Amino acid sequence: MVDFTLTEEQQQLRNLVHKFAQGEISPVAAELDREQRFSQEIVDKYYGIGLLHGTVPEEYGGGGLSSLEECVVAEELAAACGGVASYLIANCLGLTPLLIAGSPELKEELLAKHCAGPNLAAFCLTESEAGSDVASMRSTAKRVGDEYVINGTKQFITNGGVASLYSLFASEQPELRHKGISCFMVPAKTPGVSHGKKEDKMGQRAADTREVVFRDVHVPARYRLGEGLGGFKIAMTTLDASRAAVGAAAVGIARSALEAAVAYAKERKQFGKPIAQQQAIQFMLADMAIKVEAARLLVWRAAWLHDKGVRNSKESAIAKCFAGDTAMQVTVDAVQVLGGYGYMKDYPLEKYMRDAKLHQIYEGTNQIQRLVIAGELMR
Ligand code: COS
Repeated sequence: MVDFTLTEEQQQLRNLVHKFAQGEISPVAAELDREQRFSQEIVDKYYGIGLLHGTVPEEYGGGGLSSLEECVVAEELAAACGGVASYLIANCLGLTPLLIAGSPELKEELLAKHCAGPNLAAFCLTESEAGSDVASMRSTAKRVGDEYVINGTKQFITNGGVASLYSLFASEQPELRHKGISCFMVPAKTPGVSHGKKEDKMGQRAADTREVVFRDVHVPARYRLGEGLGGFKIAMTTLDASRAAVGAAAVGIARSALEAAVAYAKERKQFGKPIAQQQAIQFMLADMAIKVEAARLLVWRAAWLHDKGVRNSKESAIAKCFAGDTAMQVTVDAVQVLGGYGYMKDYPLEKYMRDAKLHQIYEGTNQIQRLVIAGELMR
């Protein structure tokens, strides 16, 4: 059966996050963007309403949200601020490898502790020479006795400087390319872990994005994830799981841009009437609405498949790609509807546009999504 209606509890969840996002995030979004400031206060408050560790099962102290519910939440957060949404969502992204491939003992040891407070995790996959091409990573892990020694530098890591726990990918056998990669959980306090300067970004500036350096970092062998499941597959499975939520955040940005454009078009008078009565503007607004609705449906379907336990590589790539492109196109058009005002920092439109751009780049560029989709079509 197909049902496009959220359950009563899901509607309550959406209302809760909407209220939180509009009350706690929206009022400071422009300031955080201007000052490129990460707000731990928002993390604390978000933890306070029980949603920070949203997709972690309740038995480990998480919110027990389904993938679809995570999308509902992500859209509301990003409708208030793309950067804040990004760092709140990145926590569950960082924890997903542990959820997928951690032993019950390791989950008990690391997850329960992490979820007992307003802690953030980070997903450390990308390197300077290994962005789209994950298999060419240079970080290494060497087994020494009952430990692994990890060396490498990860780049553009969301929550890089504020996370207390990293999921880290490093190669045990670089000559085996993707087959040599393993995934480790690394507490940020482990000696040898450090981070570079905060990146000065075009958009999503509230998010703390940095290089994270691992120099002779010793972790117990039990912190390596996945008996029999290689790190590359853990990374790909994690991305399959997370791309719907990232797409949902793109929908949130696009929705806010559309709402602002509609409100402005109804107020702004030119040639003796509101510009909303001009067909040229109406067509733009209608096209924006078509894309937002379509993107949300794709996102929800990808998440729904994941919740059913069905592999959704193609659908999550389609959703992430379409929603990211939608966010870009809709925010550019929303700036156009506002004309000169859209270009000014007095209005949030230019921020939406800057925040949207990253949705075509991170979590796999939209070119990579197309490769994934094509690969699945040929499979
Ligand atoms: N789930 C499970 N297994 C998967 C998978 C998935 N979604 N995608 C690929 N695999 C498996 C393949 O089946 C193959 O398995 P075998 O070794 O058993 O044959 C293996 O993984 C290698 O797959 P493939 O040959 O497709 O790997 P490539 O090196 O060509 O890379 C892409 C594939 C480009 C899709 C991958 O590197 C990728 O997603 N890159 C983007 C990374 C990204 O999103 N970075 C953002 C960082 S996080 S913000």
